[in-house]
Amino acid sequence: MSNQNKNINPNFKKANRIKLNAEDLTKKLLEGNKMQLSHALSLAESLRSEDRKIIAKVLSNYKKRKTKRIAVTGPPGAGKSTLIDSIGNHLATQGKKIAILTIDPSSPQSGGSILGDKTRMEQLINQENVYIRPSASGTEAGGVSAATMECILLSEMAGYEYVIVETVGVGQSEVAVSDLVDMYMLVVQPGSGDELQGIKRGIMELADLFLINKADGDKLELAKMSAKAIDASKSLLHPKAHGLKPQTLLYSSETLLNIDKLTAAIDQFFIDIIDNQFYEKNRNSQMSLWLTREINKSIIETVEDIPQIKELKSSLQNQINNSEAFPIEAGGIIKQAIEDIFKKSS
Ligand SMILES: Nc1nc2c(ncn2[C@@H]2O[C@H](COP(=O)(O)OP(=O)(O)O)[C@@H](O)[C@H]2O)c(=O)[nH]1
Ligand SMILES: [Mg+2]
Repeated sequence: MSNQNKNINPNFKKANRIKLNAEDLTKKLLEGNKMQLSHALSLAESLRSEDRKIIAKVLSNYKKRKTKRIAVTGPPGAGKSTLIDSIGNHLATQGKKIAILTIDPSSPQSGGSILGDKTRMEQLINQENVYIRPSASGTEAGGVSAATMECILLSEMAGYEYVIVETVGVGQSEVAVSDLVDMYMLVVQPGSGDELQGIKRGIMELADLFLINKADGDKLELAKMSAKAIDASKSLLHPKAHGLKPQTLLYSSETLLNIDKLTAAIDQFFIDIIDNQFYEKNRNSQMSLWLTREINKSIIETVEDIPQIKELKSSLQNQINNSEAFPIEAGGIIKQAIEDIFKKSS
């Protein structure tokens, strides 16, 4: 392949503009049609209510399966995309089907780092068993949104048994993604103790697996020291809800050091959490979190649309601007107004 087009996916087909109805889209998804999966993910990320309705219908055909949802998080440049490329390739050659969703809050439109990620995933782009969605960025803070969960479910409907979610090293998205996955992998570069201390404890506590990446060449020794430093700090972390101790592994996407150990650790983790029922419980609580969020969103939208509430809000805003009232009182006033509206209508 010439240099010029080596980053261009030869299998890329121009997006099909014909809109399918929910039934046909479901059928295509269940057949594993990649183009229609892309279409479905775009609908899931759309804010238009007709698109949301189609996705809701499609998702009503979702059947529970023991899929593996894995977050790959860590600071920018830690080697997450390269790692996903190598491990994805390894799994795909074993016949596994892998979907990769990248959450990139920094550049939903520009495509700058998306191109970067695509070039890091050169091996994967041409794999039949692999589907890559470069930017599953949402509209909510940190780029992780309810839409990301929908994207995971849609990918699974299309037959992907591993769904890997890569986040960009932004604190918020790294935390939010933990509500979407079964396994949380934290990727760090070899570094001094001080650098590792820079990783927030909250993020450390989410990790099911610590991966010291780039353990190759002259970084190998430093990587070993980093692993020791991480192991030492583990004793300070709260025990995990699933009761398993997070492992630390050295890894290199260049030499493929420990690739078998890594895939074995992933498989074992899933065996263990399915066995001790954490898998099922965790997914149920993620669903109930999603339910609560959706309900809250609807309540807010509905209430904000009531004309009296709109008026009251702008009058409160004026009072606050003139220091005649303070936001602390506003909640109670709005609550009272909502209750009055309900009383009148009942
Ligand atoms: N030596 C070495 N370099 C790596 C390895 N993995 C990634 N890199 C390099 O680290 C840089 C950042 O990688 P990337 O995957 O884009 O990191 P991300 O921002 O975490 O997704 C790139 O220049 C990679 O070539 C590795 O295992 N060993
Ligand atoms: Mg990346």
